[in-house]
This record gives sequence, structure tokens and C-alpha cells, in this order.
Amino acid sequence: MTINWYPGHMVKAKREIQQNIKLVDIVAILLDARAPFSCRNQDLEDMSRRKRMLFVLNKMDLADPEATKGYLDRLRQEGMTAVSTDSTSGKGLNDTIKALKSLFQPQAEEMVRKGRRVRPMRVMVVGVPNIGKSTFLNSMVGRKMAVTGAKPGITRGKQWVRVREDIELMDTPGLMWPKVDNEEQGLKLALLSIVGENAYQEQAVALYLLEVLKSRAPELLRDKLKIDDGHRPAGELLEQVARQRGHLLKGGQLDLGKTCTSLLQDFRKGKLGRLSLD
Ligand SMILES: Nc1nc2c(ncn2[C@@H]2O[C@H](COP(=O)(O)OP(=O)(O)OP(=O)(O)O)[C@@H](O)[C@H]2O)c(=O)[nH]1
Ligand SMILES: [Mg+2]
Repeated sequence: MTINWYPGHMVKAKREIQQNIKLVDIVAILLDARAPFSCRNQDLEDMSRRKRMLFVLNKMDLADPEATKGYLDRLRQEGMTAVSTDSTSGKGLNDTIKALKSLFQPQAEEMVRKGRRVRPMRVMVVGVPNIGKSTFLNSMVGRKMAVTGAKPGITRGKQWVRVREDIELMDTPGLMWPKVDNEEQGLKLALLSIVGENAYQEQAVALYLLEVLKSRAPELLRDKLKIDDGHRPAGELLEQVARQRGHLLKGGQLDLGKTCTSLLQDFRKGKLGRLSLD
């Protein structure tokens, strides 16, 4: 499966980000904590290369905490500044503010040296769709300013918001690159709702989810899906879940489509437990 998904509004979004990036001091690159490396967008990092960057692993509440620690270490070893957040509860926001302040410190000192007033730092929030950019902005502000939603493609235009006395944030629309060539990466992006629903086959994504559970988190298969003999092929596990959930068609056949939809929904809501994919 090759995911080819580059709607017209993304072309516009990319142009807008490119134009506005000149005005900012720091680019906060949001990544999904469950698969931060799979949702790094090289286009965005290229556009930001003259700016200070902060990597924010958002949705940490849905990720395996040990894996998140490992991903943060890996990014820091690459010389990046990185933090993790849960934007729905506000966890990690203090660390984020601290990291932003220390990234801005050299510029602030330069302003003081030149006898200028230190102005608020301007931070652009970027990343692939649906990873929580607008939710992150809202939680930094402490009230709902930007529209959010469970599907990719919610934010269209740009918006600047004064978050605190010393920080201004700009929300941007989610940006994907034109084509995902790596099949597994595509499945991860689909699983995380980063690419839209038309770009993939639900069954392939659900089977991939079961494979990941089998190999990385058999305890979640057992505890959340009540599957004890999880070594069987993913197709059989899917049928078992369909039977358990009573997903039947009129003639009594299994309604696997329904099972796939409900499994993906459960994963996305965190009902299958905390699972990381990278
Ligand atoms: N569990 C959890 N859910 C989150 C978190 N941050 C955002 N969400 C949810 O993720 C979904 C997408 O959030 P948005 O803030 O709209 O994402 P976005 O990156 O602005 O999306 P686009 O504007 O479409 O690119 C919403 O359902 C949010 O409630 C988080 O830290 N934890
Ligand atoms: Mg948004």
C-alpha cells in the first residue's frame, strides 16, 4: 500500500508556513509520542533549519512511558531539544515553557546587550495533521482559542496568539509530505489518524495493529482484548474479536469491517492501553 495524499490545501499551507517562518524565533515541531520518528516531516525540518527547534512529543498519555523516554533520549543524542506533553491535561507544559525560554535566551541577551526591550518570543507550532497542535496551543493559553478535532485537516488558516507575557504562538495547519513510500510508516500514520481515511484500507491497518500488539504488547492483547493465545495469525485474532463483540452480518457471517472500525477507534481513544509504534 502506497499512501498518496496531498490535497490542495496542503500546498497552500506549506507556502504559508514558508512565508511566516521568517518572522519566528523558534519552531515547535509537534510529533506523536507514539511514533515520533514516523511523523517527522523532512520538509518542515528543512524549512526550520535556520531557526531554533523544539521537538514536542505530544499525546504522551497514549504512549508507552518507557518508549517515550527512549525516544526523547534519541532526539537529545541527535543534539535536539525535546520534551513530552499531554495537551489534554496540561502535563509537560512547564517543561515546554522552560525549554522555550532557554532556546530564546541567547536572543533575549542580545536584545539586552543592544539596549533594546526584550520582546515576547514568537513560536510557530508545526507538524503533521491531527497530532494536537491546536490542542497544545489551547492548553498553553489556558483556554480554548483554536479549533480542534479528531480528524486531520481541522486547522486551515494561520493564527497568532499571545500565550503569556513572554510567548506568542502561531498555530498552523497540519502538513504532510506528498507521498509515503514506506509501507509500515504509512500504516503507522493511518493508525494514528495522521493521514485521512481515504488514504488506506481499514482492514490492513487493523491487522497491522494486531501484529504490533502480538509482538510488542501481548499483555494488552490478553487484558484488553481477552485473547490468551495471541501467537496465532492476526487474521484469526481479528475473527476472534469479531465473534467476541458479536459483529455479525445478516447471514451469520462475521462482519470484519465493523470489527476493524471498532478496533481502530478503541486504539485511538487509548482503550487498548498505552502503545508505542516506533
Ligand atoms: N489523548 C490526547 N489527545 C490529544 C492530545 N492532544 C490533542 N489530542 C486530541 O487529538 C485530536 C487532534 O487535535 P488537534 O489539536 O485538532 O490537532 P491538530 O494537530 O491541530 O490537527 P490539524 O489542525 O487537523 O492539523 C483531538 O481529538 C484532540 O483532543 C494529547 O496530548 N493527548
Ligand atoms: Mg489544528
